[in-house]
Amino acid sequence: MALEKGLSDLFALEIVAPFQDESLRAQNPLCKVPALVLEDGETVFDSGVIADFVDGLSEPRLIPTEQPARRRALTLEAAADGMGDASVLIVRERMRPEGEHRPDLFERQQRAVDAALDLFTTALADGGLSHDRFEIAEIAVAVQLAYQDVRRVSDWRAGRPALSDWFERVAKRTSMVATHATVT
Ligand SMILES: N[C@@H](CCC(=O)N[C@@H](CS)C(=O)NCC(=O)O)C(=O)O
Repeated sequence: MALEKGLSDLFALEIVAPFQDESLRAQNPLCKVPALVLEDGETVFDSGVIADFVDGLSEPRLIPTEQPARRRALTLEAAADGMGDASVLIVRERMRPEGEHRPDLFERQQRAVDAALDLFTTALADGGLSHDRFEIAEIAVAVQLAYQDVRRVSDWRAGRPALSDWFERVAKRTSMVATHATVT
């Protein structure tokens, strides 16, 4: 959001490992990233709230202000964020010893990921996700598709050529390249 709005100079990036570094909990009781710490120490989380705050710093807005566009964009953002939550659970579960895997957890979270991907495909077809604009819904979906790749959560491109083509294009944006994650 900051890069897309040309506001990235206002922010300093600090890398934190949320599962290892308990010091993050002093800022965010949930001990999750992202968390935005303001100059006076106030902390803002989670990603949707941070995006809303950053969007309000300048025009043009990347979160629509008028209904029904606003609720539709924020619902797609919620689906993308939820797909991220499901994906983190899948990745964490895979890290457990194989004998301790809980198939019911895998199955439920994978269904959430698959259904969210199907929703994004529909949204691309009906204009809920734009081929021209790159606003809150497109940002949220694009970063979660990138996460699918980085953590190899799912083979999401299979059977979804339109979503795959769309991601191919948006992944080349400066903001996406600059924030591309690698697994350490
Ligand atoms: N809904 C949150 C999700 C944030 C999230 O789950 N971040 C992960 C990144 S791995 C995390 O910090 N997890 C730590 C944990 O679940 O304890 C957001 O959009 O900010």
